[in-house]
Formats: sequence, C-alpha cells, structure tokens
Amino acid sequence: MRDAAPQTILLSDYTPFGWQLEKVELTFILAPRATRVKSRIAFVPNPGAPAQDFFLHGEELTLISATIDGTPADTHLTSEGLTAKVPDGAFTWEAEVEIDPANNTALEGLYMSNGMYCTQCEAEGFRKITYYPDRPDVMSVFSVRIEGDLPVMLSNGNPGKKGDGFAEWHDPWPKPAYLFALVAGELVAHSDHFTTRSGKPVDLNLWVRPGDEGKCAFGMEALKKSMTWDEEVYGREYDLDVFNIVAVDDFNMGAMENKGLNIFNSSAVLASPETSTDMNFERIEAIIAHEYFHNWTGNRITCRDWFQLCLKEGLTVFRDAQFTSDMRSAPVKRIQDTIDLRARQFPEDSGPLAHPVRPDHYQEINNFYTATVYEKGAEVIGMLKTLVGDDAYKAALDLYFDRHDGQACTIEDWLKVFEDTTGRDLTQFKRWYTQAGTPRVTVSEAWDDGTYTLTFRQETKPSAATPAPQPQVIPMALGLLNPNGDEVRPTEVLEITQAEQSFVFEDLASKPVPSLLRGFSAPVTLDRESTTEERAFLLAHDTDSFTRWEAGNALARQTLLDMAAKGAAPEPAYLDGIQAVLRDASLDPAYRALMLALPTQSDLAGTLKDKGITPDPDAIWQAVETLRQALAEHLQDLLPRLAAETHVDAPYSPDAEQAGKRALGGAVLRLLTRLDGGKAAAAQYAKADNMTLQLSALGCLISAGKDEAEVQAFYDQWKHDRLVIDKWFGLQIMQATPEASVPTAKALTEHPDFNMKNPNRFRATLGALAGHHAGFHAADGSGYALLADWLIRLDPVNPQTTARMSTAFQTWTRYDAGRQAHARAALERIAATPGLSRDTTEMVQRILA
Ligand code: 0A1
Ligand code: ZN
Repeated sequence: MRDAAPQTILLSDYTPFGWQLEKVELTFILAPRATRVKSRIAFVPNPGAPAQDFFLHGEELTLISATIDGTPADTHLTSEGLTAKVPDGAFTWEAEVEIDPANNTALEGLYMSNGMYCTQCEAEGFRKITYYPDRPDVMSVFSVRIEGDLPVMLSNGNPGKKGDGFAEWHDPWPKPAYLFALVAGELVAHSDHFTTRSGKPVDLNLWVRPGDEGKCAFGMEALKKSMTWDEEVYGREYDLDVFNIVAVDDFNMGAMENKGLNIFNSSAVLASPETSTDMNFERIEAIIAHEYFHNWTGNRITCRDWFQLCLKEGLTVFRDAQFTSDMRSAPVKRIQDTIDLRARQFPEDSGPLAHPVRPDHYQEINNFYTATVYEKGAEVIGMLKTLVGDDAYKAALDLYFDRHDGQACTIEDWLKVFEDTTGRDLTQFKRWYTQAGTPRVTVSEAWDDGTYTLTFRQETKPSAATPAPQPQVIPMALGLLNPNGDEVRPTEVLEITQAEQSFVFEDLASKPVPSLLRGFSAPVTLDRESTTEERAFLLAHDTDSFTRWEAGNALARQTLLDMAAKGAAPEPAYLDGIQAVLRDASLDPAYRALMLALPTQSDLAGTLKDKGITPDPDAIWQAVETLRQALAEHLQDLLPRLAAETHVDAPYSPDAEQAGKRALGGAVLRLLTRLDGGKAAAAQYAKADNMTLQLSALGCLISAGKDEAEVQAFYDQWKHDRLVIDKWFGLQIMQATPEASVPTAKALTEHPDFNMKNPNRFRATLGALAGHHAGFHAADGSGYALLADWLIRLDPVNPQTTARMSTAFQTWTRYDAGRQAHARAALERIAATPGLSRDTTEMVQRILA
C-alpha cells in the first residue's frame, strides 16, 4: 500500500528528464509469486534538460542487482524509486528486480487474472515492473524477451524469435512506458487479416480464454471497420505487422491502448447475441474504435505530462464519437452523448471535484481519468471544429500529425496547429482547457417591427478550481422558425465571446420562435424562460432533430420539477406532444425511444438545487413514477401498435436499425407493464432468444414485483457466464424500489458469487446502488453507510476502483441536513481509515472540502 502523505504535483513544475533512452531491453522470467525482470537501458544526456539527480521511479520492487556500465551502481532506495550516481556522458544501466504478480490485487503493473499474466501501466504502473523514468515524455524503443512455459506470450510491436519456453518482441516505434504491455497465458485466438490502403498486410488477433471463442466475431469486425474509417476520415494507417487484442476479466477500466497490444476488460470486447445487449454491442464497437484510434492520437503523438491527458483522451473520444455517428445514427449518438454529459460531467463540474479539462495540479493522476477530461475534452474539440469549419479542422489535423509525429505534446502544441492553419487567435478559446465549471447561458429576446434581437448572458459559478472565471467562446448554433413551423433562418453559428452580447435579425415577417443550441453546440446550460406552448411547438415542429428532442426533454423536466417541488399534476402538453411524436412512424424508432427517456433523477435534483430548492429524492422518485404511470395511461391505445411496429422478424443483428426497434420496444414494454402487471413482459421473457429482449423483460418483471421465478431461472441459466451474472447483480438493484434497493444490494454482497476483487462484479453491485438515486440517498443514511463499508474494505485491495467509486458522494451537499449528516459521517469514516490509499485519500478530502 502507498504512503498516504499527500504530495501535490504542479503543471508549472514541469522539467524535462535529464537523459534520453536510446533503447530498452527487458527480460521477464515469469513466476506467479516471484517474477524476475531484467532491464538494460542505454541512457544519453538530454541536452535540453537542466542538471538534476539521476532518479528512477520504482514501487513495490525487490532490487536484486543494479549496475552502471557493468559495475555495481551506487544507489539510494526510497519508497518511490531510487537515485544513483551516474557518469557525465552516456552509460548503460542494468538491473534485476523481483515482483509478485499473484499478489497484485490493485491491477496496476504486472498482475494475474484467472491464471493469466497481464499488465496495466497507464498512468504510472510501469514503476511497479522495474526501475524506470516512468513519465510520458520519456520515449524509447523496446525489445522484450519473455521466458515461461505458457503457450501464448505477447508484448508490444512485432513478434521476433519464439521457441520452447520463450518469446521475443520488438517494438520499432518509440513509446513511453505507460504503453508497455505483456500478456502470457493459455489463450486462444480469433484471427483475421487487414490490408492497409498502402498494401501493408496486418495480422489481427483477438485473444481470449478457451470457451470465449464464440464471443469474438463482433469485436473483430469492429476493429476492421475502425481501421478502414481511420484511413478514410483521418488518413491514418496502421504501422505494425500485427495488432493484438486481449480480453481480461479483472481490469479497472474499459480498455487500454498499449502499442500493438490492446488489453480489454472482457466486458468491453466479448459479445454474443445470447449474452450481450444491443447497448453492450454499441459500447464494444465504440471502445474497440477508441483504443484503435489511440494508435495515432495517444501513441504516435503522446502527452508531455499527465496534465495533458485530454490531448489524447478528448481527441480520441471525439474521434470515436464521429465513428459511431458514421456507423449508426448521428442524431441519436448526439442525444445519447448529451444525456451522458449531463449525467456524469455536469455534476462533476458543479461540485467539489470540479477541475479544468487540463488540470493544473493533482495528487494522484489516476483520479483524473474523469468525465471532464474525456467527455468535456471531446466537447471542446467539437466546438473548435464548429468554429473553424470542417475543412480547416481537417487541415489542422493533417498539420498536427505531420508536425508532431513521434513527440510528446501539450495543449499549446494542439491549439497552435489550429492557429497556424486558420490565422485565428485562440487565446480566449483556451479558457475551455484552463477553467472549470459549466457556463450558464441566459437568453432574452426583443421583437420590434421586423427586427428580432437575442441577448445572451454567460456566467460560470466560481469554484475552488477557478475562483474568477472569465467569459468563454461559445459557439451557439441556432435556427429561427416562424409560427407555422417553417424555418425562416436555417442553422447558423453565432460566436458568443462576451459576458453579455446581442445579435440582431432583420426583416422578419413575424416574431420567430428560436431553436437554440442546435446539436448541443457547446457544453453549457441554457437558461431560457420559455413557455409550455413554445416547447410544445418546438417538440412538434423543430426541423433540427436535436432541439426537437431537447424540447420534449425540457417539457418533461419542467413537469417533473413542478410535480416534485409543488405537487403539480403531469403536464397535458407533454403527454400530447410525446404521443404525437411516437405516432409518427416516419421517425427512427431509436429517436422515438429517446423521446420517452426522462431526465435522470440525479439531474432533476441538480436542477432543483440550482433553483435554490433542496431536492427530496423520495419526492423526485414519486414524481417520476407518477409521470410514467400517466404516460402509460395516456398512450394506452398506441402501445400495442408500437409493440407490433418494433417487432423484429429477421435473425438477430446488433445493427442500428434492429437495435433502435428493440430500444423503442423496451420502452413500450416498461409502460405496458404498468398497465398489465407484467403479462407482456412474462411472455417476452419466456420466448426471448437474445439478451436484449431477455434482460428488458426481466427488468420489467422486477419493477412490477413479479419476478421471483424469472430471477432464479435467469441465474440458473447463466451462472457459468461472469458477464451475464454481472447484469443479474446490477439489474436487481437498479429495478428495486427505494426501500428495497439498499437491502437488495446488501444481500447481493453476501451472495457466494459476489467477489470484491473483480472490479466488474464490485461495480455491478455497489455501482448500481450508487446509481439508484432514491436508494443511495435514502433518508436514514443506509445507502451511504453500505457504500462506505465496502469502499473501506476494497481500498487496501484496489485503491483505484475505490477512489473512482467514491465519486458517488460528490453531490452530497445538495441534500437536506439529515442526509448531509449521514453522508459526512460516511465520508469521515472512510477518511479516518488507517492506511487509506493516496487515491482514496485525495478523493475523500476533495469531496469533503
Ligand atoms: N487510456 C485508456 C483508459 C485507461 C486509463 C487508465 C487505466 O488505468 C489507470 C486504464 C485504462 C483509454 O482511454 O481507453
Ligand atoms: Zn482513451
């Protein structure tokens, strides 16, 4: 376990490493409890660096020997690494260390999962493998020899010699240590080939545990589509002879882009129609693309330091979103991303964990793999593209790849290619990278005899991270409609740069209705005192599919807030408006399904808090229940027709068309269940031949309280499949009533299949509780206490996952005094745990601050 003494790392302290690494040779002699790692590294002085002591990172290593140019090195060991006296010029460092992969439950460095060796080195895991300058701006060419008696032994790059008990690998592309990977075990491959557009053949392998071969085909197709797309859209080709992907059951995140050897959480790559939902398939396609796209945005061009994480992550998320839009439906993807941003990033940006897309300080970098860095980071790139236009974006990206290939870069480098391509000054735009907080944009309008004026005021709440926010550049895409629904001004992009700014539209025949923030053109909160009539009008007539959906969402939000805070009745204009949209069979079923999605309960709580009202989770829960019931009754006659319309006769395919139908079908089934007590759901469950239909039916049965037989039957059917049983754990908690959610979660932590060492199972259980708004925020504090109990238990085992899951508490000050007292007690209990990790200490301190 790490020393918890907090040490803050500052962006402003950046200094280059004093040496360059000409080459790195590693030999691994594998043994579960005592793996030996021999390293041989050629160092030469870095002429661009200031004088400094020679320091190599190293944690949890047993040093066996260390020499410099063949003579024993004069080393001084600390808990974080070693210093050594080194010659003035070039020298060769050789060391041998021993590590214990079998006892590595933190899943950072070299560890074991089901008898298989694997690694996770981002961000700072390589220092748990050997002594090394473990920082992203130190890049080198690696040669690796693996010795062991396992049938498959993989590392980065191209395969070299292979024989009885050994395998060698050479990666010709210089890379930082965080992209190093090694995998060894009894694995089987699903193989294929790809020829790049310049004719280079590439072997593709997806390595899995025996038994999982049947779940590889979809991932392989997604990989080939990603390779083609990156050639066609970004002009980027793959650059090695082989591309390996490995599926691992125990993994802290979704996947990792190690050069030529991507390692995936098995939940993010294995799929079959019987065991995976449409949403699983879509997520897998996106993650495969994301990791593959990192080969250029992350690997060929990497980050100078971890403050620049958004350089690779924001850009790669943006690229994977473009890919998904191209493969599936662009409007649906944009709406889904907006829902996700509001659910995960907005609360982060308005709470105690707020930080800029490019943070300027941290204690533990693992705590900054956040929705702000990833998703807001992608939004910032989307805005840049909107502002400069598609052609300039393409030219800037070409320049970025030309200019910076092989380098470790900064956000300044990134913005400079846009400045050089377009001649624009991006000084103000850069605030999106340096300021925390979600701008709130208030809109007012004036109409005077043919002239329409829109006035925008932007304001960002000061926070600890950004005490004095300055106005940002906000691209505001809008259109104007006339009162009969015709578009009188097609979409244009206004550039808001000032705290308050007006835009004038002349020569209009009648006062228009504005359709604002089309395509969610900036990650802001739009505050416009709009009437129910106007929202209903936009829901019926808006020519932009995003703002049309947004109008329905705003109506739902308004009625739910009035119901939760004032006990109002459901708004008839909302019910009628949604009914009209659902009736329109010309609209994509996936889009209609999104129209039925209500704002999340947590989102509603945040909105109430913004309006100065303390949210009551039980009242919010009740409002949502009442509105869903009202929807079901209002749509009663339409539901059977929709159910028939969404029926799929063809054999299962996870494509967008079928998935969209099933999404709408699933939403319809949830409403029908409120009317028929679960009859339709039971029928669907009985004949379901794919996981999407089976799981949606089971969810309905659980929420209707008619589930006992099916919950058991589902377990019996799938108890051999870890990924399906994760769903079984999660669903029972997600679909529980507020009263039942904490007891259900508690009971499931006592189930023999619960295993806190497996991050997927832990998240399926405790993460589902944290996501149950009324359950987690139970007035008696039982939700907080249960999560705290488990975080305290998990921390010594896996600090990274513990720290990530502590974010469930980030909104705790929104609620009433009673709940706050319970949450504070839970947080203080975690903070007071002896030996708490640096990861969790930092998070809990920030949340409590
Ligand atoms: N770079 C990966 C995500 C990742 C980050 C950190 C990890 O361990 C701390 C693991 C994976 C990605 O963006 O996909
Ligand atoms: Zn990434």
